[in-house]
Amino acid sequence: MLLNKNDMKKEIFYSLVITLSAIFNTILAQQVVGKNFIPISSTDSQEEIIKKAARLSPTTQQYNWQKLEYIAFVHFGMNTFTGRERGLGKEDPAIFNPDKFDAEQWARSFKEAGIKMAILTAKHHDGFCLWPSKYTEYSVKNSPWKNGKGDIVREFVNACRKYGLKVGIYLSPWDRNNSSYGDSPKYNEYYRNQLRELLTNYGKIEEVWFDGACGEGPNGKKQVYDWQSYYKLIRKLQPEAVIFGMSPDIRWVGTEIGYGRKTEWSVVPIDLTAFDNKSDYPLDEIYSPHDYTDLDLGSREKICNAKGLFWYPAEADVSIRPGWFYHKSQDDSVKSVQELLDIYFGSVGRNCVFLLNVPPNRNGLLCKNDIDSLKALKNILDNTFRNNFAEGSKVVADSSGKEIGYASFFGENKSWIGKPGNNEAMLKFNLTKEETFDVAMIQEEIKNGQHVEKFRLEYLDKKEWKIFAEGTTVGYKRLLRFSPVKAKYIRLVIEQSRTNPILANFGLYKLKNNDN
Ligand code: FUL
Repeated sequence: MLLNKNDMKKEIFYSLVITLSAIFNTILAQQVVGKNFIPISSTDSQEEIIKKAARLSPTTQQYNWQKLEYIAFVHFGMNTFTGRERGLGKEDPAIFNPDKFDAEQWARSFKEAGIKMAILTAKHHDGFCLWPSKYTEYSVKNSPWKNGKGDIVREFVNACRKYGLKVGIYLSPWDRNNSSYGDSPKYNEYYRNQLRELLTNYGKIEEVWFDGACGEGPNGKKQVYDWQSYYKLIRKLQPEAVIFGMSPDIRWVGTEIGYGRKTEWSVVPIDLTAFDNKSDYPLDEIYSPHDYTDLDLGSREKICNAKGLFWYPAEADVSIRPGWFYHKSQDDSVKSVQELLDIYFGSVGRNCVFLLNVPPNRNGLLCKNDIDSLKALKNILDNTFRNNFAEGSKVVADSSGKEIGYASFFGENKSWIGKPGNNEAMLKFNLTKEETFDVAMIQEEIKNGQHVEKFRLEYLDKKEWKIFAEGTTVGYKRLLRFSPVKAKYIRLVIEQSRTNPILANFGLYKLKNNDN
C-alpha cells in the first residue's frame, strides 16, 4: 500500500501514541498500588469510603496465590483406611499401610491436569500425623508402612517439587487424639511445635490451611486456639506463605461445593478497633476469625457500614467425590468432566481460587476415574482457551474513535486503564473477521484493586447492539458462558465502577467440549 505524506505522518503519530500508551501501561501494571487494609473513620463520606475500597489491593503473597487459579487438595490419612470422614482419634496406627504409596503419581497427575499447587492433610481431626512428629506417638512412625520409617509429608513435598508444584499443608487445629487438647495453653504449644516441624523441615511451604473445627478435650473443656501466635510463627518461618481460613489472608468461600458468588468481592469489611501500623502484618494482630459466609459481603451498603476494609479473596473448595476421604463405595460417584467444568467456571470464573480435592485410595494411589476426569477437564480448558478471538482485534476505547491494536493493552504486564475520573467505560473490539464464540473472559488488574460493579457485553447485529452477557463483579477473573454468538463487532460496557476501571485481559472463546 502506498501512503501519501499526510497518511505517513498520521501513521507515525498513531504508532507513537500506541508505543507510549504501551510503555505507560506496562509501568503502571507492574506497580502494586494500594494497601491491603484501610480503616474507615466515622467522618468519611460514602464517596470517600468507596474510593478507599477501590484503593485496596492484594499483598504480594495474595497476588501470587490468586494467579495459581487451580490447586489440589489431598485428603489422606487414617480415615482412608477406616472409611470414616471424621476419625475419632482412637484408630490403631497398625491399620495405616498404603502398600503402593506413590506421591509422584499424585504430583504427576496434578501437573498434567494443569494444577499449580497441592495441599496435603498432614494431620486431620483424628490427630494422626503423616510425618514422624517428635511430639506425639500417633503418627506414621507407629504404623507398619515402611516399618515405621516412612514420612508421607516428605515424599509428598519431594514429588511436588519434582513436578514443579507449589506445596501447601493442612494441619487440623482440632485434634481428637492429643491428651492436651482442651487444656488450651498446653495444646497451643503442641500445635505450634507441630507447625514448626512442618514449616522448618520441608523447605518452602506456600499455603497453610486452617480448618475452623473446634471441640472439647478429654478434660471436658473447649479448646481456645491462639490464632495470633500461630500466625506469628508462620510469618517468621514461611514469610511467603498465605494462611487459609481463620486468618486474614485467604477467605473460605463459605460452602464446600466449589462455587463462588456471582458477585464476589475481594474487598470486604473488617472490625478494626485498633491496629499497629508498624508491624509487617498489622492485620494479624487485630483479626479474629469471623463468619464470612453471607451472600453479600462487599456491596456498597456493606462497606459503607464498616469500620475498616481489607483485601480478603476467596478460595472455593470441593471434593471430586462426595467425601473428602477415599471410600471405595464412591468409585462411581467421581464428578464428571462436565460437573468439573461447571465448577471451574463458577470458581476461577468468579474471582476465586479453585481448590479441588482428589483423595488417594488405600493403596496410596489416585484412582483412574479421578485422573480421567482431571485429564478431560484439562483438555477442554486447553482447547477452549488456546484461541482468543479478541487477540488480533482493534480496540476502540470510549468515544475517542481511535482504533488501537489489542496487544497494546493486553498481554504480559500490560493493562487498559480507563480515564481517571470516569467510573463508566466502553471498549469496542473490532475482530479481524466474524467469529462464533460462547465464552468471554474479563480480568481486572487487581494490583490496582477491584473496581467493576456492573458490566454488559454486546455484539453488533446488523445495526443494533444486542446484549449477550452481563454481570456485576469481575475481580481477578470473570468467565461467562452464553449461547453462541456470531459477530465481528463486540463491546464491553462497564456501567458502574468504584473508580476508573483497569483491565488486565479480555477474551472471547469457543467452548471446545470433548464432544464438539
Ligand atoms: C472441613 C473438615 O471438617 C473436612 O473434613 C474437610 O477437611 C474440609 C476441607 O474441611 O471443615
